[in-house]
Amino acid sequence: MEEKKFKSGFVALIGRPNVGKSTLMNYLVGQKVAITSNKPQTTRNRISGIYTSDDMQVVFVDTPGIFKPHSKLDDYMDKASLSSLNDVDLVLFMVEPEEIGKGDQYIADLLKEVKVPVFLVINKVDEIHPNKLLPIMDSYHKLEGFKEILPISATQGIGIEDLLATLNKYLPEGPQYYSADQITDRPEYFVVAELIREQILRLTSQEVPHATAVAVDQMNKHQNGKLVIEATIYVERDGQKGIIIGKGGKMLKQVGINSRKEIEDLLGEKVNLRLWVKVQHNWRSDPSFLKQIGYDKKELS
Ligand SMILES: Nc1nc2c(ncn2[C@@H]2O[C@H](COP(=O)(O)OP(=O)(O)OP(=O)(O)O)[C@@H](O)[C@H]2O)c(=O)[nH]1
Ligand SMILES: [Mg+2]
Repeated sequence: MEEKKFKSGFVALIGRPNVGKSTLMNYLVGQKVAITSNKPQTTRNRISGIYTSDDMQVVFVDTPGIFKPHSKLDDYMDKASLSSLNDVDLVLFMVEPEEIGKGDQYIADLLKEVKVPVFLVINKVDEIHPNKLLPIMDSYHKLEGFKEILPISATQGIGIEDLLATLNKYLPEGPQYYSADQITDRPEYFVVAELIREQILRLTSQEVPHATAVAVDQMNKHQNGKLVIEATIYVERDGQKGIIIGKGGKMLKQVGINSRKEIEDLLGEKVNLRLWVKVQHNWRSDPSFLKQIGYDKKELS
């Protein structure tokens, strides 16, 4: 019998904010590498999640949701998404389980220029009645340009086996780029900062999540058997600082408790997490601060 050839490749996850790109990537990798929330514009940087099986390795490239930019940070996020299209083998265009709207049409038009296969992935099918799915799939069939149209649920695991089998069909033969135990291309300190930002996204509302950035200042010292992690939470205004600290420090304490648990799960060791909150006026429009915090447009290919 002929031996099955090993397949591998890079697959970009593209779509509007909040459609479930990061949730899908985490499900495929089997661990949280990208943060998720019910608020749009959760993901800000490109981040890879690596899926490895006996016959295939897929490097999923999660990207920020594509939307109309309002600030230099938004510009960076759109560039991070669109430039990923240049160096992947395949694109998953993810949408909500509804007929196409303006935002998706805009992305569909951009994807017409892409040379590699594009699959349309209709996520959150657990949210709709099965009768509603066919007309939605039909409306996307009419658009043409998609090699496959796949309904899935990234939270329920529906359609995932099918998705992986279809990817296997299209991906080229290739090497295993990463060792089987590596699940992301990002360093630990990046994921740690994101896990802290995730709790702020979950615990605060309105403009606070969008005005927040997190930087890990130090994570290489042990004290009393625990890894000491020091991190700074940046906001744009004094009022936002007050909200993140909360009455008597209650909010910051909760952010610390929740994110420490997540960080300990990730690193597999006990952590002493120390958080500071600083105001950095209008940082989202400040090129040198954006660069310092890792949102540097020039670094994107
Ligand atoms: N019901 C349902 N909810 C889902 C599904 N997949 C994701 N969600 C939810 O949708 C919300 C957004 O998920 P994310 O993974 O953060 O979305 P995203 O596309 O990465 O968003 P951005 O990073 O902002 O572009 C979260 O509340 C998820 O729990 C699904 O299959 N079914
Ligand atoms: Mg995301």
